Amino acid sequence: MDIRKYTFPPHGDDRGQLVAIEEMKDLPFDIKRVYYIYDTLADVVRGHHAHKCLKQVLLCVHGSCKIHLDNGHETAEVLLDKPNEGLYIENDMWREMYDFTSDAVLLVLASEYYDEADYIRNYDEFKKFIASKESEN
Ligand code: T46
Repeated sequence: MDIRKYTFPPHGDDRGQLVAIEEMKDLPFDIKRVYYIYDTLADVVRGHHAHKCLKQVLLCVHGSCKIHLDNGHETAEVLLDKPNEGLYIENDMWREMYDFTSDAVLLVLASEYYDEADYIRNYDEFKKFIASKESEN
């Protein structure tokens, strides 16, 4: 599986670090939405869904968490533990987020506005969706 991570160079000086991310320059999409997840309990698993169109970049800007990715054929586990490193997740990818440290803040840059109709929240449905797309090609 092709795992794409972006490293955004911090502008560090003796005051600390600053990271800037610009749409289409640093990311392959326009940012229509930003959201973040925090105060997640250690044993919680979030996600359990795929998106039909949405593309996102996930950054754990504080603490760490793990992301399970599944494209219908292969799976991967990605550790996010650097505030200047982003994981690109394309559409048609099942994701689960887990092993959050108590101080974790997961920031998400998203290519689309929130739309519940874009979610596939059932794994069997996801597998069928992938199979039907592949049979069209
Ligand atoms: C994703 C992963 C990484 C909104 O009202 N607006 C929003 O923009 C979002 C993202 C969520 N919500 C509402 C919908 C639910 O009532 O917030 C509640 C929690 O959302 P959800 O259960 O989908 O959260 P996660 O952590 O399972 O998934 C989220 C994103 O929804 C999803 O797109 O890829 O983070």
